[in-house]
Amino acid sequence: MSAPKSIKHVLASARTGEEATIRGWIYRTRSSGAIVFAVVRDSSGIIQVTAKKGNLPDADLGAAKSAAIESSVIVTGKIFEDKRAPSGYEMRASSFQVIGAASPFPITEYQSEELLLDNRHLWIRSREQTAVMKVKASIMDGARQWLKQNDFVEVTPPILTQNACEGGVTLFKLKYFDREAFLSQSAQMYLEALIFSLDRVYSLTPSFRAEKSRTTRHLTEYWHLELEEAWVDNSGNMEIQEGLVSAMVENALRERREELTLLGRDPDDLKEVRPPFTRRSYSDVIGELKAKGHDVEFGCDLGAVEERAVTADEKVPMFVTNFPKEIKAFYMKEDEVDPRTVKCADLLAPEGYGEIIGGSERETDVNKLIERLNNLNIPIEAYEWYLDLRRFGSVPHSGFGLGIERVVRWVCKLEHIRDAIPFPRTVARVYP
Ligand code: NSS
Repeated sequence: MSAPKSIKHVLASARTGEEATIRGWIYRTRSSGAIVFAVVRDSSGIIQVTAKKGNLPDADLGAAKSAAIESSVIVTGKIFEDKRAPSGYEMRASSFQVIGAASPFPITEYQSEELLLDNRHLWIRSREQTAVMKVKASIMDGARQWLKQNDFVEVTPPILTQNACEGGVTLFKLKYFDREAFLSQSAQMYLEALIFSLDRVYSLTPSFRAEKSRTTRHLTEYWHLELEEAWVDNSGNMEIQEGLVSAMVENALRERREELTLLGRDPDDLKEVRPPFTRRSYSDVIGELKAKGHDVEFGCDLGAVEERAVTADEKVPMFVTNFPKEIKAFYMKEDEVDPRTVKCADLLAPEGYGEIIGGSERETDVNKLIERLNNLNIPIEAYEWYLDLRRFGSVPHSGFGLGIERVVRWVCKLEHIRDAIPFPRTVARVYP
């Protein structure tokens, strides 16, 4: 037996008659009389294996015949060109060992969404799920490379907290010994504390939102990439966002064209994702929506429907700036030019996918922050430490949070956000 190689490697260097060994799982199998056709997959690809009486020991042929879908196998054989095989080559087995036999696989070709979700631990082996996870890794890797090149320091904020960063409605409460604590909705306030020594920081952590609504873009646990930058205003913050998002998409395009194509995303659709992105004010967007017949007024938040209407025909992401103060978080800085609004921007993905980033310049005036917390009936005690950041050498600063699964959903052209994460948590599901 030669040393095992990845299927991708075997196919890339395939020469007729050459022997190779592969390890993987049975993806499809059928036998007709004395010959078995098995498609084997590993993390890198798939290859057709044929096991034919006379080419391998009878015991191995028996093993090949009885090996059900998802059995793990080690196969050695010679490679031959075969135009009918899925990858253009087939392996003619001289040895076929079953390492772990599989019970009848619960997932067959046409399955309900619910069954697929109940069997998520098995369904993640599918080619689509595998492709999504690879694209996701490249997206996150693209971000980390860009962040490093742009002098951001990665930090590790807490997940257990006593602060509601994004309001009480979506907080997961838990008993913390004899007190109450929450699962973090956002690392923002902690990142704000860290810029005073590190200037530019980021964290990539899970965030938790007790979202009761069932939508195609909300998870209760998602991966949150958050940045905070000292000495940066809202406009500089948007430049950082467009640079970062472009680098994430570009890395996915560089590394994962094949996977994107498999998912039905034409990689060329994403070529235009380069700075600068369009910038539009909230007021302007409300005007457009009204003209299109939507029932909206200055003061309404933009939901999935409105965001879809605004971005459906776009090819690249779009910033919407200057939302009304009342519908945004307490920490956003008031705009001096139009004090009804705050210096913020949401970044909306094109093709109707909608919000992928929420960001803003931060309020630095401690009295304004106290006033806004009071107006919202939020007890100040838990925020004293945060107010201190304005009392000890405050600086203009900005930051934002990007939902990784939101970006993956857009880049991979997925119908539902749950397919952007291997084990989705939603209001209806925490198993498996
Ligand atoms: O609520 S956000 O709009 N903003 C914040 O949490 C800020 N405190 C971030 C910051 O400035 N550091 O959430 C940010 C992003 C949002 O644009 C989405 O892309 C994503 O987080 N997000 C979600 N993704 C998946 N599921 C849910 N439920 C969800 N909520 C927000």
